[in-house]
Amino acid sequence: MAVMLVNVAGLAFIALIVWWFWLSRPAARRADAEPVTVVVEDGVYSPARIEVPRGQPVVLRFLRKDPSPCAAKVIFADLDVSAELPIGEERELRLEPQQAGEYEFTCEMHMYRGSLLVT
Ligand SMILES: [Cu+2]
Repeated sequence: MAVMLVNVAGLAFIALIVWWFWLSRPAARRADAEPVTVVVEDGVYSPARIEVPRGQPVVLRFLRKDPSPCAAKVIFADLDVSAELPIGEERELRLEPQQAGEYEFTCEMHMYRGSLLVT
């Protein structure tokens, strides 16, 4: 019985990890007229999904609260944009994505993950 409980707990934990890293889809925040502030803390970007219109300049403000070096950089690999994030200071990132699609942004080790929906 105890063994079975441990297995169930293990499976639940694995399911949680799978959900967290691959399946969770937080609601997208729209950023067009107003810049969105993205807080970098506790392993997540908040908001982690940002929707922006295609072909228009948008400003994202990153505010890093996490002191771990993991959070020190944000990278939009597909858009060829990245920025160093000093702790406790807002850093503005200007983007003007021309093509619709979903662009991932991450820290250097891909622990922090977010996506930019260009519509
Ligand atoms: Cu990292």
